[in-house]
Amino acid sequence: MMRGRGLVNRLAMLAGALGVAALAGAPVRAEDGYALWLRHAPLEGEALARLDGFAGSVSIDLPDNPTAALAANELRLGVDALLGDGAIGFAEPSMAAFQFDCDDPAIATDGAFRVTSDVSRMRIAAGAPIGCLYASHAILRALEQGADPATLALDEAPVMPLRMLNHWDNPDGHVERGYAGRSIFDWWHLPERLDQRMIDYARANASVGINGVVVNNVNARAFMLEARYIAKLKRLADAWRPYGIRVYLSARFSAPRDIGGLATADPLDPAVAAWWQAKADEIYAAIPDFGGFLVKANSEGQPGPQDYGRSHADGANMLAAALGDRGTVIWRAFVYKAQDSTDRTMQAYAEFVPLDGQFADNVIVQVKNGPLDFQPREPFHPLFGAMPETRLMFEGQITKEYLGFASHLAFLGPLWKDVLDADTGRGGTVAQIVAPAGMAGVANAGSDRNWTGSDFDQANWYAFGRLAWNPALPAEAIAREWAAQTFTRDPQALDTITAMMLGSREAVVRYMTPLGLAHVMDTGHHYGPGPWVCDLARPDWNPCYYHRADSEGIGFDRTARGSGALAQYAPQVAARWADLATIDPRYLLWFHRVGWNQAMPSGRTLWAEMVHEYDAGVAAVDAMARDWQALAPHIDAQRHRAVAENLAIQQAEARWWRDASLAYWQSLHGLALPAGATPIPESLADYQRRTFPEAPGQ
Ligand code: GCW
Repeated sequence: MMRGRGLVNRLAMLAGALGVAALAGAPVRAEDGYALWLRHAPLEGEALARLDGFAGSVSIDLPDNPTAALAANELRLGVDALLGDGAIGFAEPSMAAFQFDCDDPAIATDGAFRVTSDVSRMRIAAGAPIGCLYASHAILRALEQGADPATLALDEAPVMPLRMLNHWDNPDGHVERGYAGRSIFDWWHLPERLDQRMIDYARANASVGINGVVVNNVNARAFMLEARYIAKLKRLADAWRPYGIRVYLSARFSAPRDIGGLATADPLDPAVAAWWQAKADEIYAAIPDFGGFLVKANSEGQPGPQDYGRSHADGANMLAAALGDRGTVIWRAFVYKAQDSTDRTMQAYAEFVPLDGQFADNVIVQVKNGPLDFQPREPFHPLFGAMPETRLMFEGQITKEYLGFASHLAFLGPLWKDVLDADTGRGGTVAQIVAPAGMAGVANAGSDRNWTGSDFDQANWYAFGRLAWNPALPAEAIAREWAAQTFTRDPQALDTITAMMLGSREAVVRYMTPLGLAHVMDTGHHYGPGPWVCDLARPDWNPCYYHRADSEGIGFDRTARGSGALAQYAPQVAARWADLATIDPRYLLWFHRVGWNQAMPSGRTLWAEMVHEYDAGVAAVDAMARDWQALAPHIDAQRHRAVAENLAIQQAEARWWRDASLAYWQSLHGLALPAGATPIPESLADYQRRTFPEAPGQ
């Protein structure tokens, strides 16, 4: 076997310059989760033989663009790791078996790529170097799943231009709604010190096509716009540029007052506009490809244009003018007010629809997947499709604020797919509506060794990137390819893991918020059940506001008889949900108030149906725990134990959710549990006494 070594030194120098010295395919410490889905565990059997036959005599061209060099390096190290022998080197272009052309004029420059192969050569073509990097990862993904390198053909392009992570990380290292340790950003030591994790993070993001990162919390500190922070951000931007990642900042709208010495932040005040213009110029002088600003305005106490009687469009457009064609303002539609007594889920639509057509071209309005707040299940947000003259972006939450934090297994692919695939009745599915803008996910990465606090939560980061790249991918395919790269390639084991993942979110819905319930989590930290909470100053922060349960029934009437929220949807969608005979039972109590004794399609009463749902959720978690135990022979011991311990927590907490919720509903209506149901072990007062002021992420 001829193994080229000619350019290895050149590569090492280049890699050193890029800070990618630790980019080995094999993890530094085996199987502690740090390597994510990029472990590239050695192939076996036929797949190994095929790849060895193909790559055994190899060499890869070393392109001289930094991103293309990363692409070649990634592929070389990946193939090496898959072969298990660490011996492939670089050689002269004429010897290449993997041939890169990262400047093919026939291919778009947005990351698109084409891969064609024959028995002796794989040709990787892209319109720009970033396409080559994405191609390398796609090739490795295919090889990991047993694809034959001699016939491998890929032709991909990103469906959405912006594929972003939003970090709710504070500059002091605390992560709002973070369940995986502290922030990955070491602002204190930047710009002098760049943690290797920043490179590994960029690499992981690039492997799934993520191309934008908002580095700080939407509840933003103004000082992150100061010169000292721009220097820190520049160091990150420089490190991430080769990976195709642009940096964005959450901007505090009152910054001209907070740090600019102005008396106002009124967007129509020329001095304010000039301050932002100068700030943007200062940022672009340091970071020429700065992505832009993300803004949470006039929401949950954040400042905004309404403080000056101006509209969201006035505020967004002023910032958009400061950025000009250099960047984008991403303006969040997550707004609701203490003073507004209308149904909270209706307020964003009411505020934003009248502004359609008024936003500047470089403004995108970012809309949460549902109209409330990242619940285990919500219908899609009625704004999707309702602002045809505005680019709308999808916001999902990768971190599991309302789905059991890091310890509960809940694969979110099916949650996002439910929404992306939903037909808005107004010009397409949600995926089609947001395709011209993109998707943002609230990141779940933290300082924990395994990045996400639990091994399975890595899958949510992965799935988010894959869906932003291509929302048509089935959740099952994503789960399976992730598991094959992350845990094992044994087909039966993969079947089991995939099934666990696909059922996991539904299990959480059933033991936390069955039949369309929402926001019954305990207050503030959102950890554990708190359906009885009803004494908070703001009505719309109380769980009882959402479930409206009393002795007669439960559920939020959002039909024309109730809040009328249904009318915010297209007529054909609203009609389906308005009718008790046709409504999907999964949304029943979201849209309807139902009597406890009302008969369900199953023949059970609503009360019995709820008990059945909670029990089914608990049983599903028990089944996951059993299935995982049986997988022990296929999973390395350290990660197997870590997942098993989380599942044990989830088993106990699923019961807690079931018992505490049932105890509370029962206290309202006094009905007995259906015959045969497991008794509730503690009294309602016992459940109510449990407090967790120290719960993470607040
Ligand atoms: O889900 C809620 C969270 C807040 C968060 C807010 C938002 C960043 O409880 O912690 O604030 O949404 O999306 O702005």
